[in-house]
Amino acid sequence: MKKCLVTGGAGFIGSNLVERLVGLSFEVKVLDDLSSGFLRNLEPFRENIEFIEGDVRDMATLQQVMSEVEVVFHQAAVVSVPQSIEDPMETGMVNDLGTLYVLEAARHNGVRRVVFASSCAVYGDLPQVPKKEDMDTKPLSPYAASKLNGETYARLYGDLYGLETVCLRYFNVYGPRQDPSSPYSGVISIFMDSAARGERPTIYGDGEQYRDFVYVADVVQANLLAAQRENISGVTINVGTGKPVTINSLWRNIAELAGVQGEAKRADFRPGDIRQSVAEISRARELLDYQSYHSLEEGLQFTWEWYRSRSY
Ligand code: UD2
Repeated sequence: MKKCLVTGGAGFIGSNLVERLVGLSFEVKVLDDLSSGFLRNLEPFRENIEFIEGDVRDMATLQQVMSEVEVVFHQAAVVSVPQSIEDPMETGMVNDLGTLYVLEAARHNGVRRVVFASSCAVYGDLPQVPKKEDMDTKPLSPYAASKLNGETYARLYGDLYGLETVCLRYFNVYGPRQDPSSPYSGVISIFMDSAARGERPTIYGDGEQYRDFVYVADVVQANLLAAQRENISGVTINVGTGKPVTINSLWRNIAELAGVQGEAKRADFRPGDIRQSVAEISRARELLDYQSYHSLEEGLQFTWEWYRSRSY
């Protein structure tokens, strides 16, 4: 892989991926419309990338940026579940249609492989845990539906046109550059932001619901492996840690790290909240040699250092 394109490369996960690719001396192009990403996320390595401000549904721009690109990491999306419920059309246009545009442009430009950022949201609230890739899916939001549709299109482009595609189902990703500014932001970014201000966050429900929190560097690693391993085209792979963490214990960890005293505030369960989510990651191990190298303690430590030092 020499030249690659990261769509959504100015976002949280995208910019971490771009930083790593630059560090490995790949030629990196970034396409982002800055609707939820920030140029500041790219600032430290801005000189080493080609940044194109644009929409993934603009075929002329896509044609231009994909020339000579070998691998596309498609991270661009509307990423909020509640936002997708409020505005399903926008999510459909950006996520469903945008993915189709990216695949179509990739097919016409001789791209070898597209790695698609999917989500554990596709599993919905089906009670079986851990979540395995061959389990039933049950999207509960336009966002989840869009990710499942993206997977379907990715597989089809492999079957019909020979474009290699790999879909990664991210679990709850956290780490530096995750934007805490909306109430729908990831819980770790919200808790870190509260802790940095010396405030107590709110836990919804009894706090015993659990998630599989995966550090962003491990998600980046999974992307690199998914781009380079042979004979995995058409496959869908969970990217998590396999370890459940309750929201109560998460706050205890962060409060201790930050030296914040006191219990979190309490509020009712969030409507539609999933009770249990944890990944089965044996497929990632087998096909990608993937491991989640960062323990929660280590990941939280790195993340805390970033939140503590940020000036905006
Ligand atoms: C995550 C993803 C979502 C989708 C979904 C799939 C994020 C931000 N969202 O939603 O895109 O893939 O998984 O199932 O990664 N909580 C609190 N206090 C807060 C915020 C959250 O108690 O201030 C709780 C919340 O009620 C939930 C848990 O923390 O039980 C995780 O919430 P989240 O919004 O970080 O992520 P989740 O799993 O709902």
